[in-house]
Amino acid sequence: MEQNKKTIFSGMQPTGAITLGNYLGALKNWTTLQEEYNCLYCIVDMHAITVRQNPAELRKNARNLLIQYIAAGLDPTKNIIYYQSQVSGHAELGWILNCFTYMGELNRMTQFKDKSKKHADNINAGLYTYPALMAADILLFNTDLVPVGHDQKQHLELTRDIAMRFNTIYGDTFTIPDPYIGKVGAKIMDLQEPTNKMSKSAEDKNATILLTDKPDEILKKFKRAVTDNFANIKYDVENQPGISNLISIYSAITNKTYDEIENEFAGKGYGDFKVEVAQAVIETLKPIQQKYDELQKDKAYIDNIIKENTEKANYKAQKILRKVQKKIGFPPIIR
Ligand code: AQP
Repeated sequence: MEQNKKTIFSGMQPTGAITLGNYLGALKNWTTLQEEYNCLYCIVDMHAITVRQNPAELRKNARNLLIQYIAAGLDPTKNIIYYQSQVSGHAELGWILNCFTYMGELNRMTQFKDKSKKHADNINAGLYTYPALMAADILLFNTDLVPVGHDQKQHLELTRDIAMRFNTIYGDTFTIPDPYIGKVGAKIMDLQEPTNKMSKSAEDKNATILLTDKPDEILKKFKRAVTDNFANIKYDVENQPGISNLISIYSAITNKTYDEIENEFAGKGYGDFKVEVAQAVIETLKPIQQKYDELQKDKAYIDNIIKENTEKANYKAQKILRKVQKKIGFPPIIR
């Protein structure tokens, strides 16, 4: 990693197999950043357990996600790719930052409100203090830039507030992170309920395209995608959310504008358009799936990547953590 490059941090939760939404909204854009920035891409399994997880599934999802990062084009020698739970600095700084985060701030977080509704039987303290841990994830590496979707903007704002608060009390310690304003990833919606975003934890299997879906599954899911009775291929989220979602998927993949797509398919039926979108997705995912299958077979290679990247992340994390511990008055470690 080079000194003069800015640092980017981002992550995904291993809460399920990743979707086309995760790919087009985040992962695809990450692959364009690796030359220009020092990037850390975390598999945030500690965040994942704020919602109850099956242990075997969580373990499997985390490894698969790491392999998918690489299959999608993240070079593990240029980016630091690792599991959050294996870098204890996240938990240690997370606790410290909990003590610098006000309940009034956490009460305002919309994700907490949303997830509390969704998981009413398990409104745990971790779900509530999730933003303090997320602040630790980011501040642990002197991150300059964080690529965030719209849903995470509030958390990043809070991270900035916490960092500034800490710096005001103890002197310059944390880099204040900015949102990464780059090519905005498309927000991909659920194929069955197109007013909701496509989510890896969705129960309805027809609602999501997984990165690992076979061509026939992809075609079937697109054919079943909910549309409308207008018989008009037009980008109009308000009145035609289903067809607009298909247009935005097609646009994200082909780089064609909405206008170009509307013209290309003027007068054509939804059935034809769905097949076109499915074919475009199948072609895009094909090389990623091939690489993914190859990597899955190479256990030693993947294990080695995990080992080396975890060491790198731990080394960086410890440097900042020690600085913070010293500032707040924790005793020095005697060696
Ligand atoms: N539908 C989406 N369209 C575009 N981008 C999306 N992202 C997620 N869904 C879409 C982006 O993917 C990254 C990973 O997010 P995450 O794993 O931290 O959790 P999430 O945003 O909550 O994603 P999911 O798939 O909806 O997970 P669950 O179902 O567990 O809540 C983020 O950059 C996000 O913006």
